[in-house]
Amino acid sequence: MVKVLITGGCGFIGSNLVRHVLSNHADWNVVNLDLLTYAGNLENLAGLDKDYPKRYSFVRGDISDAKFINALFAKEKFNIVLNLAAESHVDRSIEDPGVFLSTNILGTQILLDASLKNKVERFVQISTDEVYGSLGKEGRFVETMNMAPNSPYSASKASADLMVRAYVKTYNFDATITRCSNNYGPYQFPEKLIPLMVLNASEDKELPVYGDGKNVRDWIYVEDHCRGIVAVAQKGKSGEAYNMGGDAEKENIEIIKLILDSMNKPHSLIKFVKDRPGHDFRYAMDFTKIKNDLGWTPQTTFEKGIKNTIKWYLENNQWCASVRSGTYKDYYQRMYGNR
Ligand code: NAD
Ligand code: TDX
Repeated sequence: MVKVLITGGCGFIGSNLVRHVLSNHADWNVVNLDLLTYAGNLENLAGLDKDYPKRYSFVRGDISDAKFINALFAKEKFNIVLNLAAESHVDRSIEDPGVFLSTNILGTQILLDASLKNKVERFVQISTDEVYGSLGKEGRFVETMNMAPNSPYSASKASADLMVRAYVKTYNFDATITRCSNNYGPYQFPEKLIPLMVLNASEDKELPVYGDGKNVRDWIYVEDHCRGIVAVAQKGKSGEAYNMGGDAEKENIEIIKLILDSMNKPHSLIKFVKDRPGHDFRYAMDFTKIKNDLGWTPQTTFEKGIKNTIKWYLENNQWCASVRSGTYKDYYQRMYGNR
């Protein structure tokens, strides 16, 4: 059996990845380590400890707590580490960058160090397209481009990527990096564009569109990203970064109108609000490398994925109500109250 540590397994991508691994890789045992910040929710994994009592366990803890991480690694002897734990929301990083540095940079270095000391065979750092910065109307990001991050979030992710590189070069440690475009699907916290807009529309609340709504993102269904992470863990080459994308570039306004139309809600709910500072104009991924080297391509079309996703949020009222209670309301007021 292969013992895998998934950090951030109670978040959006992490919880989809834990499910994906347990149901598709019978020889992988999973330990999910998560601090349970506002973005981490045990309900995202409800029932898994009963369905997989021998193959799944959860540990609450902080990746930036070196003493705790070293003790966990010494006890568990992981074969593979998939690092998804992070502060992940650009707007929050603009409001308060500090925690992005401690979790995303220092936390990654602490995990790398514990992995090196405890002879972890393969480390996969889950990075993002945002490390490359912003594109104009033409072109796509390729792995050979220099990083040029523009937000405190993306700068913290780029810094973590550099630390991974340093461990490969300096200590001959086996590590790879994935850089994926915007994910969507079930269990995404409704601070991010798609779930926020679906839930606001379902309550006939205004849909806050930053700037003119013409910024472009390349959308990928979360399950496709999960398959790619496993492919990189199994077959990726140490020291390499692999781009993933959905081949589905959309302007934000196009997605928002599509959501409203599919829910039979009027476009008058759209409210153009003050732009995000340093708002990246366009992301688009060239994923030729992972396609040629590891045989990965995205499988879910945007049309199918967005339909499933809207349906999921509308059918999971209980989950939506629970993640939007408490501090979410303060966040919403701070972020959108006077915009
Ligand atoms: P998320 O915010 O939904 O989940 C992050 C998880 O990490 C949460 O469960 C949280 O509790 C946990 N966490 C935060 N700080 C921690 C700490 N100090 N110790 C342990 N756990 C901690 O994020 P997500 O959207 O699922 O993103 C997961 C990863 O994928 C991140 O590294 C992110 O940068 C990357 N990524 C996300 C996207 C996207 O579109 N969402 C795209 C590309 C890459
Ligand atoms: O209320 C909003 N209105 C709006 O117009 C929000 C929340 C977003 N937007 C715009 C900003 C972006 O152009 O929608 C686009 C998508 O925004 P987010 O969902 O915040 O995602 P983004 O900033 O593109 O970053 C995402 O993709 C890369 C994830 O949050 C990151 O974790 C990932 O690394």
